[in-house]
Amino acid sequence: MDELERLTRKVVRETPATDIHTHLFSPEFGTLLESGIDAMLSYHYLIAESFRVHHMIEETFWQLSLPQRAEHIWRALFESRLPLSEAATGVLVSASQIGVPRDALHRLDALRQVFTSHADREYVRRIMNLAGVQHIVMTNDPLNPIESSYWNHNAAIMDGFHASLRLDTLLNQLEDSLFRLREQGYDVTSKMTATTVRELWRLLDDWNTRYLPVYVALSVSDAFVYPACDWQGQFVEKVLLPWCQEHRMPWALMMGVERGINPALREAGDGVVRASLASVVHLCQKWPENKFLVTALSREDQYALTVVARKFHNLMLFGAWWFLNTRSFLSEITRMRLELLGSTFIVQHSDARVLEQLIYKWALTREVLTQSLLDRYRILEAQGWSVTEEAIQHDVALLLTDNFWHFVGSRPAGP
Ligand code: FIX
Ligand code: ZN
Repeated sequence: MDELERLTRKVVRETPATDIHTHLFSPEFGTLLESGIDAMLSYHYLIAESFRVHHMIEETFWQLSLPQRAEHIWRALFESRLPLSEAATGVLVSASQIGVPRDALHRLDALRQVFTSHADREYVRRIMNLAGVQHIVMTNDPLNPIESSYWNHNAAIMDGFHASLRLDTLLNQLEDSLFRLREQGYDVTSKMTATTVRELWRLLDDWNTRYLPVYVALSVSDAFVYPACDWQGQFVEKVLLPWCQEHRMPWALMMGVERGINPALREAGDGVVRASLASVVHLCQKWPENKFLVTALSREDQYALTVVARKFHNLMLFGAWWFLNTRSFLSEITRMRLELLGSTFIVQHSDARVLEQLIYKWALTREVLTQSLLDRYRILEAQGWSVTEEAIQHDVALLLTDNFWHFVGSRPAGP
């Protein structure tokens, strides 16, 4: 290992990350924060992979308790064959960093002894430190009754956790959502009248005051186009975009997910589709003062989306999402973005649903980032341009944390 590699490795290892999209919660949210080995093994990525091996009837699987699901998955993916997939290997990476001895990694009972499923603040901080994560953005659905009850009690959120306002339920379960909002006193209907517009604006104001989100977010399939004239399209045009503009609030668009292509698999049953990148262009053209955080699930969309980002500086690309969060895709996407955008993107988010996943997901990101940056640095050095430790620190901080906070427009104090 030469000096440049040593320095790059050191800086990438030591720079704290901001995880801009997770499904984790601050510990005050109780059981909403998932942790422990059984939750790790019952991750929906592994559920989908395990069905390819155990071929159970889906309904039978869903009737199992969490530990039973974990045992089935363990047998299918870790005992009956080698755990080769990224999600399976990841369990072992997290386990060994948490303290499972190497020679016990192949024993579920040994893993169960070392992991805890009760995550208090101290444990959360320990895992965040192991993962090198300083800030975590949660996914907060104001229409989720379980989550709302925690917000209603005004529980203090642990330092380093931040809210994001997820609008999927509002837009995708429209009738039901409107009904519940009317119960809460908002005069909203399925016609986008002036009153409904005003009331939805008031709703966003109220949610903003309560959640203090760092961005609003929506995941969309290939059916999403902008502009559109259905209810959702009018909401975007008449409420969401002007409201975001007035509040300088970024809108995170997660594009290209087709929900429930195999409904029997429940949360493990979602698929991938191409996204309407023309809609991203229209949004950036028409709303130059708005800020768009965008990620796309389809590998085939990555190059064109990167080209769009070259043209609009109100567009910030983030992450290699979900099925793209593998060594080969993350490396391909990160290298392409470095080549076309320099250091002006957000390299990755974890999408962790279980606390300890932070460890393996960030270890992979750091490994890929180190190699990708190192290759660029070697090209610079070959031209006689010296790459200093300070310059590497600057790049890595931008990619892992600062680009996000600069884009959002605020920099929180470190915990
Ligand atoms: O919509 C999302 O935020 C997705 O990330 C999830 O729905 C998905 O289940 C996931 O966890 C992917 O990593
Ligand atoms: Zn997610």
